[in-house]
Amino acid sequence: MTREVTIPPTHPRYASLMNREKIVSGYKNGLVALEGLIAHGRGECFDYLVGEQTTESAKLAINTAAAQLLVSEYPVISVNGNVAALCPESLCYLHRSVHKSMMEINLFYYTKEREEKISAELKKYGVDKVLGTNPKNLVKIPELESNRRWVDGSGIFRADTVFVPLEDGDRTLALKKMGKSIITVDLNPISRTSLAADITIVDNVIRAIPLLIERILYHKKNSSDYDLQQLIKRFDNKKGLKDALSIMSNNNVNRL
Ligand code: PTJ
Repeated sequence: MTREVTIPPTHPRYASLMNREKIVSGYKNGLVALEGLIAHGRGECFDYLVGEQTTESAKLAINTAAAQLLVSEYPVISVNGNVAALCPESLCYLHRSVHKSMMEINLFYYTKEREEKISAELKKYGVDKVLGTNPKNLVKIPELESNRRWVDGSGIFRADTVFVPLEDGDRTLALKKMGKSIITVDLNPISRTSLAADITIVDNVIRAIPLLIERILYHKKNSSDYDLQQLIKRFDNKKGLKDALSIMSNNNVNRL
């Protein structure tokens, strides 16, 4: 049965409802795992609490993430089904704006079919070399049981910085133990990933990535390596998480 969804642009939660449609289409087109719909719903709930806008402390995390990506020797952007459905174009643009970076597909609910569809989706936006898809190149991350333990030997395995939007906590911890710097985007400020990452952007990935690109372009023009290192040194991830939690509760108490 086909169904027409009409969401008027005047609807107060238009953007959120349109994003919901993107994830549903992503599922229908084979990019998103069924479980990805549940993960999205959890994200929607936190987004609602944060006011569906990028907070000042998320902007600070975004600025620091831009600096971290620019100072890295070999940053890798990890792509899963949800981000491939929600923001493929900006994700590919992010990759192009950090010239040493690579993209790698890494799925929690792995199927070959989904991997192929995600790879084709990234190719639509001009990214031809996507890591993580050749079984011969896959190596295991130590001490990890999930499908995510398989990473590309010339990608995440050797990266100094890994950008992992919407990630699961176990792999973040395993990657940290390997000495990598981790940047994540996660609307849940108390997820294990948010707590374990070096830089947590508590924001919707759809809003965060264009802002991240903007900061990267700015720093490429205006900031020295020293400036970028100072930004990273001054950043306090725990403070950002506390700010996000307090905004989520105060915002809503004030609505009553
Ligand atoms: O495509 P796969 O197989 O790799 O699976 C991807 C998902 C996202 C389904 C998988 O990684 C998963 O199950 O993730 P979790 O453990 O549910 O974690 C997802 C986190 O991302 C949760 O903390 C959500 O609140 C958060 N989240 C969901 N949607 C968004 C988000 N954060 C930022 N922006 C969103 N749009």
